[in-house]
Amino acid sequence: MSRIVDLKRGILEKNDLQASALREAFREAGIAVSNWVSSPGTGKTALLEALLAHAVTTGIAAAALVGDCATDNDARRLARSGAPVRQIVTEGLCHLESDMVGEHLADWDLAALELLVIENVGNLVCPSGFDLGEDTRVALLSVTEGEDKPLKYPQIFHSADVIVITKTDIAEAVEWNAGAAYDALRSVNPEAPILETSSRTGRGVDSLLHQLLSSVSADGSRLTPQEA
Ligand SMILES: Nc1nc2c(ncn2[C@@H]2O[C@H](COP(=O)(O)OP(=O)(O)OP(=O)(O)O)[C@@H](O)[C@H]2O)c(=O)[nH]1
Ligand SMILES: [Mg+2]
Repeated sequence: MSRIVDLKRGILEKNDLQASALREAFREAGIAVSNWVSSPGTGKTALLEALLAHAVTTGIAAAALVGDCATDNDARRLARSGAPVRQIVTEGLCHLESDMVGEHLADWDLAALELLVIENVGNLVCPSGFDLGEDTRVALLSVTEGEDKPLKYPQIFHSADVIVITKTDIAEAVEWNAGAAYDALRSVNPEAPILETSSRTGRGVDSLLHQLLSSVSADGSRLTPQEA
C-alpha cells in the first residue's frame, strides 16, 4: 500500500515540477492559459467552438489544445473556427498531465498568442489533481447534469478559479433549479465567479472570453479572478 502511495506522490510531484516550468513559459510569453474541466458531454467543445469563433472575429489570437481518451473529433470541430488547434489523445488516461501539454506546445510560438484554452479529458475526478501550468482553472456544470454534482464531486469545483454553467437555453425544459445549484456551488467554492452560458445562443461567451484574458496583467503576472 505505501508503495502505491509513494508512486502516486512521485507522479504528482513530477507533474507539479513540469507545470511550474510551463507556467513560467506562459508568463514570459504573456499568454493567458485556462484549463477546462468537467464531466463528459457538459459542452466544453461546443462552448470553446463559440469562444474561438468570437475570438477570431474580434481579432484576439486564441488557440486550443484538447485532450480525449480517443479520436480527434473535438480538434476537428474546433479547427473550423480557423484558430490553431491540436489534439492530445491520451489512449485511455482519464486526465491530461503537464508533460503532454509541454510536448504538444513545443513547436508553437506562444508569444504570438493571447489566449490558450486547454480542454481536459471529460472526467469529474481525475483532472483535479493535475496542474497544467494554467492561470485559470474553469470547471463547467451543465443544466442537464443535476444540481448536486458540486456536492458529489467537490474537489473539481473547489479547485476552480471560474465556474461556468452551460446549456442554459434548455434550463427550463430540464427543470433546472438554479437556486439549488448555486447553493451547492457556493458550499464548495464561495469565491469563484459563476458565468451562465449557452453555446446555442452565444449567451456569456463574450464575458467568458474577457474573464479568461483578464487573468494576465500587462506585465504577464497572474491576477486572481477577483482582481481581474
Ligand atoms: N442545448 C444545448 N446543447 C448543447 C450546448 N452545448 C453543448 N450541447 C450539446 O451537448 C452535447 C455534448 O457537447 P460537447 O461540446 O461535445 O461536450 P464536451 O464537454 O466537449 O464532451 P467531451 O469532450 O466528450 O467531454 C452535444 O450534443 C452538444 O450539441 C448548449 O449550450 N445548449
Ligand atoms: Mg469535448
